[in-house]
Amino acid sequence: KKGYVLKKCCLEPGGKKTPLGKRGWKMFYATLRDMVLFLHKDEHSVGKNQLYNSLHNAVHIHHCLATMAVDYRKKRHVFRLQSADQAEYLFQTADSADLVDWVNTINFV
Ligand code: I3P
Repeated sequence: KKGYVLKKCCLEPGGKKTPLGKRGWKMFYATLRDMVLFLHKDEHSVGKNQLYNSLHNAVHIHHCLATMAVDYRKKRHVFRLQSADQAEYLFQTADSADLVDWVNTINFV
């Protein structure tokens, strides 16, 4: 599963609220592989800087939970990703089919 998403950080690992100034939406090209959601700058940077990405810009989805963010009304097609280490992110997907696909792929890989 891969595709462009917008990502917003809500809670940092440990469960602390993401500080103001770091709560904005940012576009990434996301690829899901080996239980890791890699967040690349764009589709041309896939495969490059993989070590950097794996350390700085990836979510380990083992024991993660993805749910439709029905309570978030500012954008459409958004899901919430809660990680095992209590971080929380919102992701905006392309459309309702893409949303269901991301949620199911993350929860059932
Ligand atoms: C955030 C940015 C986000 C906004 C967030 C702001 O500012 O404007 O779009 O979330 O609101 O803090 P910054 O870019 O300076 O981090 P929404 O789009 O969901 O409103 P928040 O603090 O209420 O999450």
